[in-house]
Order: sequence, then C-alpha cells, then structure tokens
Amino acid sequence: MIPRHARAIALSLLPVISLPAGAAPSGWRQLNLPVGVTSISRDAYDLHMLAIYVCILIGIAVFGAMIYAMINFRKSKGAVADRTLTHSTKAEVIWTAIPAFILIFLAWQTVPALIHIEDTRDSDMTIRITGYQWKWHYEYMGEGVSFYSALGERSNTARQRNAALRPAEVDHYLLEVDEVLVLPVGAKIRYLISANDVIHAWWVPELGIKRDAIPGFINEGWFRIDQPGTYRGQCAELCGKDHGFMPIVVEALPPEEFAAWLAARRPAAQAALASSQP
Ligand SMILES: [Cu+2]
Repeated sequence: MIPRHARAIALSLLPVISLPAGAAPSGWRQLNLPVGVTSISRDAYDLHMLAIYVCILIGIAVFGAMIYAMINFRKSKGAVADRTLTHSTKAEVIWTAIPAFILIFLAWQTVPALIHIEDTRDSDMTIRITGYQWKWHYEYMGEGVSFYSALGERSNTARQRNAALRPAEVDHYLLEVDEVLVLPVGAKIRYLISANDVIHAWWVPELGIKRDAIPGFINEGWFRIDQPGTYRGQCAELCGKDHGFMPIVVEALPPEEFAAWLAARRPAAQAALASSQP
C-alpha cells in the first residue's frame, strides 16, 4: 500500500527496531510492532512507521524552533517582546494548512490499507472463532472439523500456587495450548468471530489481527499467512479472572501438509480411527 521507497527509508532510518518478517522480537525490538507474516501486518507496520517518522519530524521542527528561540531571543541578550502584534493572517494560514496537509497525506496512505484489510471477498476457506471463559473454539466451516483450544497442561500446572513445576521451566509459558489452530500457508483465510459469554478479543500480533469477539455479534476479517511457522497470541479483552490464561497458537503449514492434517481430523477419519482401536 505504501510506496516501496517510503518503506525502504523507514527501514534504513531506524534499523534497531525493524525486523525481518516472521522473526520473534527480542530485546529492544520488543518495543516496536512486529513486521509479521501477513500483508495486513505489514500494512499496519508500514503505516505505524510512517506515522512515527511524521511525528519525529514534527517534534524536531517544533522543539528546534523553541530551542532556537530560547537561545537567541533571551532577555539577557536584550530581546524585548513585541506587544503590538495581535494577529497574523499569514501565520494562521500556515499553521492551519500544514497540519491539514499532514492529515490528508496520512489519510491518503491509510485508506487503501483499510479497504484492503476489510475486503473478505474470494476467500479460500472460512474458520469460525468463538471465545469462551476461558478458551477458544475453532470450527473449519463446511469441513465438519471443530475443537476447543485451551491453555496447555504444563502452563496450567505451573500457574497454580505451590506447583512443583515452575513457570521458568515451561517453554512458552502461558503462550501454549492443548490444540493449536492449524492453517495453510498462502490461502486467503476468512474468519468469523463471536463469543458465547463475555467479550473476548482474538489477538495474534504476527498475523496483524486483533479483533473483538462479542456475544450476539459476528465480526469478520481475513488474513493470508506467507510463511510456515508457529504464531502465538492471547485474548486481548479483559474477560474475567482467567483472562490471562486463554492463549492462541496458530500453526501455519504448507498446503499439502494442511490438507493431510484436515483429512485426518474429518469425522469419517476420526470414526475409522476409533473403530480400528480395540
Ligand atoms: Cu478472553
């Protein structure tokens, strides 16, 4: 959405907080948004960086003028305030036109990205996400595959008072689940999201998605994951005492591996598996 040169300038000016796509942020880089692995997350990152640079330029201009004035027009240097000037049409036009221009410029950059983010047409598959206190339910629409995804057993044990297992001993403590949401790379995935009790929010930073799950409403959106990998998130709406214990884990697989996974999860395959066991 944003011209390539703008992104290149953004990345070259502040390399310390720019990240290769898909890399988990660490150290100082955790202060910034992740670039992520979807076009939506990259659009959000680019717009965020553009807005930051605009803010930095404004800050330099305003503070530069202030500091220049404080140094050069001090009372000790003999400066005397002009008490006759009450109005300057030229100054008012300038200080109205420049902010208006900046806002129009930012809107011009933002609107195409917003339209792109909301365009759920021509999706390859649809998943239904439902928030519960305190777990997620995922349904692959039209496939007959659905399951709950709750906090992983090891995290759940380690979070209890006086547990033998300590949080530091658990990989991805509070960011691991019993059943991960498996999705294909490269497919346009549309999601429908709601909740069954209170408001939750499905937030996966690397996908650039943070969408409210509201009882009685269905929100919709889409994303297309570029790289295979595991992407972690959390409920981002304060939803009760275990709000911090309903993480999200998305595993993105190449299309063939996803198709095999989905086939094995279909009811017929599950029934065959159950009947074959003694
Ligand atoms: Cu929640």
